[in-house]
Amino acid sequence: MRIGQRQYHLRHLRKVSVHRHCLFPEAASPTLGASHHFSVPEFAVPKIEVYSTAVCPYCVSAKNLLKSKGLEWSEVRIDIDPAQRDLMLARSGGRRTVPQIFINDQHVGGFDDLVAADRSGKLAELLGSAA
Ligand SMILES: N[C@@H](CCC(=O)N[C@@H](CS)C(=O)NCC(=O)O)C(=O)O
Repeated sequence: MRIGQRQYHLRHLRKVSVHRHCLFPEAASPTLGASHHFSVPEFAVPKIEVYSTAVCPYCVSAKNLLKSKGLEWSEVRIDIDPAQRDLMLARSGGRRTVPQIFINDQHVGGFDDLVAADRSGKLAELLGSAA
């Protein structure tokens, strides 16, 4: 891979997230030999779960917000799997509307809660909270 005039050796690159393409040339890397010219910092990839249904404008808005931040999530369709609906109710303290969003197993809430968390800084905090 060539970036500018510098040759990077990609065979040791560990993929941390498709949305996090951060190369740090010349950074210290005790595990790589002298012929390698980069290191890749390890990021904790947040686990994001979105409980949703097929027809759900608020789900679309929530996913668009996550997407705009380069985040990935797993979608749990409660209209397809009733057991997942029960699980959503249990995990969210009885919330019945979709979406219900969880980040690193912490309940965020619906779309409006996600927006509020983004504005307050709570979302950034949650995204950094992977164990
Ligand atoms: N304030 C909630 C609204 C969510 C909402 O109304 N979702 C709709 C689907 S888009 C829903 O679950 N409707 C079913 C119901 O109200 O029981 C949010 O921001 O997530």
